[in-house]
Amino acid sequence: MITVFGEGRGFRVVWLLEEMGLPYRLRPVDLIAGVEDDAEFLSINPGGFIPAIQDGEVVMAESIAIMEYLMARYGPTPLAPAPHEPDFPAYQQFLHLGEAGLAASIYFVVGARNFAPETERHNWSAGQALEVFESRLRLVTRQVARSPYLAGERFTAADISVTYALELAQRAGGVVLGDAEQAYVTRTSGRPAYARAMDTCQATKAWAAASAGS
Ligand SMILES: N[C@@H](CCC(=O)N[C@@H](CS)C(=O)NCC(=O)O)C(=O)O
Repeated sequence: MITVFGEGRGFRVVWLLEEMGLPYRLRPVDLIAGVEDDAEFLSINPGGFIPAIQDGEVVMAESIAIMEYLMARYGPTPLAPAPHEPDFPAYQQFLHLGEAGLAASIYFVVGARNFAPETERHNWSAGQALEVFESRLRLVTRQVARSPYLAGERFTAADISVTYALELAQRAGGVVLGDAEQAYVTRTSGRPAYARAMDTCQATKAWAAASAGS
């Protein structure tokens, strides 16, 4: 049984597991309350950040690396184009751009907007992070004008990676998506596996509902 520690970017992992039909359990991690006393979680990830997984002897952090591990270990799966397929380069690029370009930068904008003291909310670093997010988003904008999914005609793990980042930006980063990006997110988040992942990730579900109503 695969254990997923924490929601947040762990939603990507849960969504992937649902797409692949693999059994798992979600072990909540409460970052707001603090993980200092969560010895079990800290033994899995001494860095204290989420997500992490335990799969037998395997322990891992980093959501994109975890997704790559799961697809390699339990695939093959259409969620991961093979290197010889024409869609592979775009798949690789957007799989990583979803975290390294988009989520990693908007995460600090979200922190500044929602958790920083009033005087720090629009500080220089938050502005720079938003500019980085917006510049990387241009690659997504161009791609969704060309094809329904980021790697072409079929849904892949790159779409899980990027959809998570776009929804984070929209819900908590003050980002307004363009029509084509919004249509893309509606398409990817309309998948049955996304709905099942939401049902597993109750904190994410509550947060999404609250942000939709605000
Ligand atoms: N690149 C990492 C980012 C992990 C990350 O920053 N997670 C956030 C929540 S989604 C977190 O745990 N923040 C608290 C911390 O970094 O201490 C990934 O994709 O898993």
